[in-house]
Amino acid sequence: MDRSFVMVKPDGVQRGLVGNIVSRFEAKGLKLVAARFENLPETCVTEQYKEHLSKPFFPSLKTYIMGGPCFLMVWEGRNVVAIARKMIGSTNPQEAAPGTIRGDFGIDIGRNVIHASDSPESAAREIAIHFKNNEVFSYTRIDESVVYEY
Ligand code: IDP
Ligand code: MG
Repeated sequence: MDRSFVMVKPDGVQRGLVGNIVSRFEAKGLKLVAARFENLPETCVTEQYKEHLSKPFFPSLKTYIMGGPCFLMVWEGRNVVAIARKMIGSTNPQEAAPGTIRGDFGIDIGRNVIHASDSPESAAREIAIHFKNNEVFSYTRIDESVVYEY
């Protein structure tokens, strides 16, 4: 089954949005297979966002992400990477559609509440940055046989 790395950023944690966000993914039919809080060390932030190292916003992005604990998750499901990107919405919350997480909860691009991997390759890379194999769990959700058309 496909997996994606999803992370509630410090603003989302501090605003008490973790439960709402987890509920949305659970209700969609996706399966939470790993989760924990972490104050991300600089090395992980740099690895996570290495494509943006040379961007002008990188210093403020690093300060933002290191500003408090993040809630790190791995979600599993058919085509979960694309689904999660749709559910979080556009990078700029002002352009994100209502009904998406960023569209419903954010205003500024530098406080956009949540991260989700942008491709299956990024997902594999990001999951490996943040989770050991034995921190990602395998179990059956009892609704799987009705969520999916087999
Ligand atoms: P994404 O999170 O939707 O994949 P990216 O372009 O990969 O968006 O940027 C990573 C993160 O960097 C964004 O989620 C946002 O927190 C931050 N960011 C991107 N562009 C800007 C900007 O122009 N100003 C401030 N922060 C930005
Ligand atoms: Mg990105």
